[in-house]
Amino acid sequence: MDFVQAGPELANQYTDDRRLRAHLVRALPSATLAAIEPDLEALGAHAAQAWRDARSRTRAEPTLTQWDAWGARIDRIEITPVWRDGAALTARYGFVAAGHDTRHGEFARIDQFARVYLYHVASEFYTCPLAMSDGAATALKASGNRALIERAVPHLLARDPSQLWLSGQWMTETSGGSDVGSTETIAQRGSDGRWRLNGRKWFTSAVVAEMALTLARPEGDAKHAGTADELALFYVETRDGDGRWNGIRIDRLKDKLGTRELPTAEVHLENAIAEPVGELSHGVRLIAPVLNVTRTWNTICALATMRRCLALATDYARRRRAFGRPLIEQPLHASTLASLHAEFAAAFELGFFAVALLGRVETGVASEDERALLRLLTPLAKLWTGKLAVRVASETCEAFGGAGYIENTGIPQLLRDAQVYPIWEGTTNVLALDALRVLAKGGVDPYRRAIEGVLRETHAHPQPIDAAIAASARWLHEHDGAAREAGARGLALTLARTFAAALLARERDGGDEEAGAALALFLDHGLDRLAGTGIAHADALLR
Ligand code: MFK
Repeated sequence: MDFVQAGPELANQYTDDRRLRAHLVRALPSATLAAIEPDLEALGAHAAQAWRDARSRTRAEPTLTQWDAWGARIDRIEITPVWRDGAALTARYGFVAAGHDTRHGEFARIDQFARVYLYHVASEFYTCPLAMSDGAATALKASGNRALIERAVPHLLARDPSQLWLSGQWMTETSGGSDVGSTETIAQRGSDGRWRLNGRKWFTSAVVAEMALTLARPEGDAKHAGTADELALFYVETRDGDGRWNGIRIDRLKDKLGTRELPTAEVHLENAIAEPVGELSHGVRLIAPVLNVTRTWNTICALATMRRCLALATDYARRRRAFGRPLIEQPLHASTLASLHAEFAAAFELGFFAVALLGRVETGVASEDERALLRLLTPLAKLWTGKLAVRVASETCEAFGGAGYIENTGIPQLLRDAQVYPIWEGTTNVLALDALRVLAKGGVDPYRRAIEGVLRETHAHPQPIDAAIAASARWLHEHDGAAREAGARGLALTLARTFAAALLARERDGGDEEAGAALALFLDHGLDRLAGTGIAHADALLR
């Protein structure tokens, strides 16, 4: 009657993470790793402590106060205590700045995303505005707009908390989050020469940010009127010099399934003063660097959630006894967890490979093929890790039995939060279609050559990899039009899994035993997810 089950515990999330450490040893020059390792250890300790702290307090959520006692509209947002620590931690560990730091050359992105990976779950999704700030810094740098670069980028990359700015990325309107081209916000140029925005932004994830990048339709732009190119990218500072909102009215905070600590808002723009970032058209093209950077954050944060789930479920399986022995010694439970570890290990390789590629492209050392590969792997890694995180989090709830369904164990939140990964920053289907467009434009050769390059570094060439590449090429050849679109998700998952398998094979043959075990299980699950004839039956089923 007196039995009390011990809950799961977390060790230092850096020193305890064999995949991350093995990866960094291979991917980074030893001097770079030595320089950053003290920070990684500190972040690993922070992650473990944050998990313990969260179990011993009531969860907080942000609040919006729209009016003061006397009837003045104030739209004040109060953030959670963990969010209040976000700026200091960001400045100290350079969660955004490290990715743009020239000291580590092409390895800057690996350094940055190792930090982000360790911080993410403890951050209560403070990483969301950090992702957008990183995207904004990247897009502003790419725009060549000197005035805006000088004004905003040093703040976005600040290592002094008093100077640090966050950026929002306000794209989604009521017409949808995917079809950004249907944006209704209007930009008008006044007689004073300044642009003002009027419209409604339906999901603004970082409303507490100092600035935002947003899309709007410049009025009176006859050249692009009525075309898909007629959106322009605008820079907005959220407050004026006196700290008052810059023509921004916060209608409400979103009542979301998860990520509830993140103050996502609906806002009206009412003559918000804005500046064009570049030309008064092709806004989607100009904001694309934001999309690609935030999709990389999404990938790494999805991996971080998976790693947290597996660390907790595996620790618990050692503590919990049933039917006379610990769960970890029960063959079916152990094999269920091992299968998840294998999927995670493969996804981890793909995610961090994309990160390394981003660093190479941004520092100008990448080949043409590598540039093309990054454009393809960014949506592939995002869509696969997004889906996988939900599955891993769901299995984690189940691995805890009834306790996994009890709110204050902290486990259900992992699942609710994970559900955002396949939705925001482009749903699975939107990204699968994006990948299909990339393949239609650039063909599969950069992908094929890259995978051959990886496999040249292996001793034994796993046959299922060749088979999956051949099947994908055949599938593309045999499908077009609606059938090709309908199967885009299957193709994307197959290409992602196949590339990941090649990366695991390389690690195995480099002497990483765990990678070898993960590869064996991963290949057991199969690489081929190519779809059959779904579209042929859709009419009958959806009537
Ligand atoms: C913790 C993790 C942190 C993550 C942060 C999460 C923040 C959450 C807040 C949000 O969710 S914000 C909303 C996110 N919304 C999206 O991600 C939009 C999803 N929809 C798409 O991605 C559509 O595919 C897209 C809007 C891009 C389609 O729009 P269009 O108008 O049909 O664009 P089109 O014609 O495909 O592309 C226009 C140009 O942009 C083309 O170039 P050109 O003009 O030179 O031909 C494209 O090649 C280019 N482009 C589009 N996507 C690109 C790209 N270029 C590079 N990379 C890309 N990804």
